[in-house]
This record gives sequence, structure tokens and C-alpha cells, in this order.
Amino acid sequence: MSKQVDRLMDFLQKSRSLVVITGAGISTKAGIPDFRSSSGIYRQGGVNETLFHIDYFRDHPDEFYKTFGPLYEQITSAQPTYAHRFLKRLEELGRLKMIITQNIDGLHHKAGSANVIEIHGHLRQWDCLSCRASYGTEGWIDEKVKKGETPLCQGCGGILKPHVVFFGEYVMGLEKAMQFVQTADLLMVLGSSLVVYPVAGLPGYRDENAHFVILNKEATPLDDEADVVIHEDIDETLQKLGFL
Ligand code: CNA
Repeated sequence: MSKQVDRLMDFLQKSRSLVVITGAGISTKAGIPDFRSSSGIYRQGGVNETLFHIDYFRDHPDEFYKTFGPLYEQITSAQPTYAHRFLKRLEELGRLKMIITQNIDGLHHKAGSANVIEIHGHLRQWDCLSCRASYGTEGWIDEKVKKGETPLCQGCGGILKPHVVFFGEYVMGLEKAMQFVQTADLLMVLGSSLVVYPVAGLPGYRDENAHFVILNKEATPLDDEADVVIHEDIDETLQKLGFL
């Protein structure tokens, strides 16, 4: 094992209060592209940050759903990766206190993790922009969205919006996330470019004695602050630790 992996193992064995921040990179092995890496959604053409801005959604819901349909299909059929299962195991062992995820794919839930803050929301709920009614993912909503069609509220005919945080909207659970970061003796970031705020600012709230680890294929703006940085595939790194 490399020195960095040895150190990570040591931190994990000693930690009693681990908090993990996850980003799109933890789910690429499940077949869901991230946003910013070389094979990410932004490099595929046709999709950019505008599509995920709340103003665009309000003004062009049909265009949004047309582009989002195939991505939704990809996300909802994906299965948890080794890393998702690894985190669930650490929770079972009583070591992992909280996962703070930027992902909307629900894969931590699918893996069975209970302590998850989904700071950018999720796709298990749909909210009417007009009358504020909420729906779980019912068959008819699922079918429509997969076909690239706009789901409408059964009560008032308003546009249904997935319960996710678009650019230009407030994130969910930030206060709670900050509190968990402050109590961590080990803070790990898995698969995030650490450029999207406010999540990119969360590591700044860690205790000065906490260890800080970043596992991400590409460099991040916080690499210099971390005790361990490994620029490799997350699953391959975690498999070397042998917890599962
Ligand atoms: P990002 O900015 O796309 O960064 C992802 C990072 O992960 C990149 O730096 C990659 O180098 C790295 N990466 C990709 N695959 C791997 C791998 N197998 N092993 C190690 N590192 C890898 O994504 P962030 O999460 O930082 O940005 C936040 C956005 C992206 C949030 O708003 C998310 O909601 C949004 N997003 C979510 C999903 C999802 O739910 N799965 C998918 C795409 C985008």
C-alpha cells in the first residue's frame, strides 16, 4: 500500500466521528456522469449550467424535461458503487456519523445509509410550482419524465419540479451539515471538484485537530490543506482498505 493509503487506513481506524462529503465523482462508476471532469455532462454538448438554473426551469420546463429525461433514466436505474457500500458499512460499525452529499441520485439511500444530508435534494419527491402540492415518485410521473415530458400537478395542472436544488435556489440542511463538520475528528471528501458553494466551503468549518482527506481523480482547490490527497479512482482506493 502507498504511504497515503496507509495514512488513510490509520485515520479511519482511529476515528470515532467520521463525516464524509460526497460529490458526483462517487457515482461515476455507477454510470452517472459528473458535471466537470473530462467525461462529464458539461463536456458532452447540449448541457450546461443554464439547464440547471431555476429561472431556466421556470421559463422553459418543457425544454428542461426533454434534456433531463435520458439523464433521469440513467440516474434511477443506477446501483450503488463500492464506495456507497463502504460508507454504509462504516455507518453500521458506528464510525460514520453523517454523509453530506451534493448528489441527487439517491444512491446513499439505495445503499442503505440512514444518516445522509442531501444538500441539493433528491428525486423521490415532486413539487407543484403553482399550488405547492407534493408527490412521491408515482408510476405516471416516472414514465413521463423518462419520456422527456413535463409532469403536471393532478390538482391544479401546474408544473411539477423535482425536489432538487437548482442553481439560484437555497440548499437544504446546510446548518445541520456545518454542525456535523464541526464535530468530526476525520473529514473526508469523496468525488467532488470542490468548486460549487456552499458545499465547497464546508471543510472550512472543521475542527483544527480534525484530519482532512480528499479522494478525487482531479486536483481540487483544497488539496493543499488536506492531510491525505489521493488522485485516483475512489473505489480502487477504498478497495485497498478491505473494510467490505
Ligand atoms: P463535479 O464538479 O462534477 O466534480 C466531480 C469530481 O469527481 C471531479 O473533480 C472528478 O475528477 C471526480 N471524479 C469523477 N469520477 C471519479 C472517480 N471514479 N474517482 C475519483 N474521483 C472522480 O461534481 P461536484 O459534486 O463537485 O459538483 C457539485 C454538483 C454536481 C452538484 O450540484 C451535484 O448535484 C451535481 N451532480 C450530481 C450528480 C449525481 O447526483 N450523481 C451527477 C452530476 C452532477
